[in-house]
Amino acid sequence: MSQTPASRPQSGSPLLAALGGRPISPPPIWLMRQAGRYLPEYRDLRAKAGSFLKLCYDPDLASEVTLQPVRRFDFDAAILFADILIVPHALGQDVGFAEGEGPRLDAVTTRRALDRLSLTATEEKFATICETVTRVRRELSPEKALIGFCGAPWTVATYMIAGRGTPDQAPARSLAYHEPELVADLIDLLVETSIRYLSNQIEAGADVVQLFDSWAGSLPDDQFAKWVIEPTARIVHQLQVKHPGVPVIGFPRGAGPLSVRYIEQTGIDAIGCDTSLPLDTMRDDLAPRAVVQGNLDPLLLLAGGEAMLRRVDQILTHLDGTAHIFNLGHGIVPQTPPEHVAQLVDHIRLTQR
Ligand code: 1CP
Repeated sequence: MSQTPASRPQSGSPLLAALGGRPISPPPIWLMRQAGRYLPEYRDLRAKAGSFLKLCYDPDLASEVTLQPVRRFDFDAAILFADILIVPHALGQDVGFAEGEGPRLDAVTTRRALDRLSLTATEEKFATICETVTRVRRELSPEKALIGFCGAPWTVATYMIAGRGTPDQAPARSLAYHEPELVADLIDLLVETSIRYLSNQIEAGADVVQLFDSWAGSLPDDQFAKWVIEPTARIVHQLQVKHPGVPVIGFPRGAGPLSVRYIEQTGIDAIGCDTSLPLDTMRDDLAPRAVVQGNLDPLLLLAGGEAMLRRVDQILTHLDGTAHIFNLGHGIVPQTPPEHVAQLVDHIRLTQR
């Protein structure tokens, strides 16, 4: 990368302190999908950009969208505004986001389609995304961390193979049984691409990176070992070699009882916990092995009020004394009133002093 590394917060960042294993009170807070359609200021810029991909590839607009929720709610971290499907797009796959319909891709289910994808093709697009990272790091105050991210190989592969989001990832699971070598080659390409992309983001100024494995829970344990743990371990190991000290958060949504194995066998620094993981499991089984992040139900954030605050208190009480990062168990839903987010942040900061 030709860009000079942006200034890094050496100290004073609650998120980085927690990721270093220190219990912080109140815990640092950021929310998955904290930028997005629930914010009117996002909808304005989204309309200005014309399309979702144009927004992701415009460093002016994307950096502004990244910063919007941090300004409005004073979160402890910004997360790069982009999407997990930037990787297939940069590799040369056709990717589009139809309004109200979610992503549509030209499905990769044959050797020929796989051979058309190329790591060298990614350079320019990754450089554009990293320009957003550099601009955001320059604008953010030092105590705010900047999170870079990509999708984990299995989750990205499920979209590349199906050509769209599906409820159970049947197309990818089936192909993995019928043509394991083809899927292994696709996963290998995604491992290599993810290492390059995340390294670029770190060099451009990301302080932490997160791997979103939203469909990790769709696999039985032997397939989970093969398509989730093994590729993730390779990415984590390479990042540790290239960028020692930069924490990696994994979010293996739906991993349930496989979460302990996921931590131990990937070497991840922190684990994002989905809504269904019991707080006892997070405290007793996961927190001794990694920093825990999560796991308020996004639908409680949508509901707001007393019900939300009661559950927030349960989470804080259960995880008191552990290195915990407050977050949701999955992304904010677009109908969420922004006032509920403000109420959540105020409550955590006021009750935990
Ligand atoms: O029209 C719009 O404005 C597009 C809506 C949108 C947004 C705001 C999409 C399409 N992606 C995003 C941003 C996004 N996606 C971020 C930005 C940073 C932030 O958190 O604020 C991040 C980290 C993601 C990650 C992402 N994209 C995931 C992993 C997390 C998760 O939600 O499970 C996944 C699975 C995607 C794919 C995707 N992109 C967009 C949609 C609607 C989807 C889901 C498609 C589906 O499964 O049906």
